[in-house]
Amino acid sequence: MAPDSAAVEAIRVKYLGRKGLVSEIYSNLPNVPAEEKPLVGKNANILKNKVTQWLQEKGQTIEEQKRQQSSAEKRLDVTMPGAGATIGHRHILTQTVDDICRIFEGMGFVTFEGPEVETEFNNFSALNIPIDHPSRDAFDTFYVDVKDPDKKDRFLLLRSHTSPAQIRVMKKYTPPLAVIVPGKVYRPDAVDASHSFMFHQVEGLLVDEKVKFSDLKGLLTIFCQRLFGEEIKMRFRPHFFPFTEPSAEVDISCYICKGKGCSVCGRKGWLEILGSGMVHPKVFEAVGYPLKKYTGFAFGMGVERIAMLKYGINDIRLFFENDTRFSNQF
Ligand code: 2NM
Repeated sequence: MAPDSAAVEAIRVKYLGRKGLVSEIYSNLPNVPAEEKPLVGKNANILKNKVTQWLQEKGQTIEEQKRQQSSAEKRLDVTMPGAGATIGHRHILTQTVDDICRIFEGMGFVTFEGPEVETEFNNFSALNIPIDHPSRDAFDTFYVDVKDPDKKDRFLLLRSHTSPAQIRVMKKYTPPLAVIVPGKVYRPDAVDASHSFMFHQVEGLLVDEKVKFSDLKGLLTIFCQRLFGEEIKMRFRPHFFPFTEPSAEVDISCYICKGKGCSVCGRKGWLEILGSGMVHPKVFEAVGYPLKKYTGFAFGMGVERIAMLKYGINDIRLFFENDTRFSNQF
C-alpha cells in the first residue's frame, strides 16, 4: 500500500474502526447523564459523517495521483529505438507464377484468368479429349454436385488443367491472339512428395495466320533461358496430347548434375518441364474458328514442379503447409 493510503487507513481505524473513537462514544452513551445524551449522540453522528466524508475525498485524491503516475510511466519516449516492423512477401509459388507470366508478357502475351469451376465441354470436349478418355472419370477429375446450366445432363467440374480458359479466350476473340493463363487446377491424386490434389499451372496460347512449329521452339527457348539462365540446355522430345498435333515435351539439362546424371533427374541428365504443340484443328473447330484459316501453338507447365527444380525443393507439400521456416527462405 502507498504511504498515503496507509495513513488514510490508520485514520479510518482510529475513528471508525470496531474499537475506534466513534464506536467508543456510542458504547459509553449509557453512562452519559440523560439531559446530555441527545447532544453527545448528535455530535457523535456529526463526527462520524465528517470523518467518512474526509476519507472519501482523500481516497479519490490518492486514486487520481496513482492514475497520473501510471500514465506518466506509459508515456511514449520518442527517443527509444523502434520495435522494427516485419514486412511480408509473396509466397514462392506466387513469385514463380509472376516470374513466368512476366517473361511472356515481355514478348507480347496478355495474361488472362478463367474460373476454377468449369464445364465438361471446356475442360474436355473442346480439347479433343475423347468421351471415354480415362482423365474424364471421377477417379481423375473432381466433379461438382451442380449441373451445367447449358447441358442439363452434365455436371460441372473443378478444372483439371487451365486449358479451358484458353477455350474461353478463343470462343470470345478472333486471332491474332497471344494469351498466358496462370491458375489453380485440381486432380484427385493421393498426396505424396510429388503429388497434390490442387496445384498451379501456367499455359500459353498463340493463334494467327501462318504460325509455325519453329515459332514455338524459338519462344520456349527464350523463355527457358530467361527463367533458368542463358547456359541452360534444352531438348524437344516428341509426345502425344489430344489437343495438339504435333506435340512435344521440353526437357532442360539437370540443374544439379548439369547433365551428367544424378538422383534428381533419374540419371538421365534431363528434366521434363513443359508440354507443347501445334493446336489441333479439332480444337479450332470446337471454338468455331473458320477451317484452315489459322494455325497456332500452345504450351503448359506445372508451377510447383518448376519451383521445386529451380529452388531445390524436394517435397510439394512444403508449398501448402505455410510453415514460415520454409516460406521465409524465399
Ligand atoms: C499443354 C501441352 C500442350 C494446351 C492446348 C491448349 C488449347 F486450348 F489451345 F488447345 N491449351 N493448352 C496445351 C498443349 C497444354 O500442357 C501440358
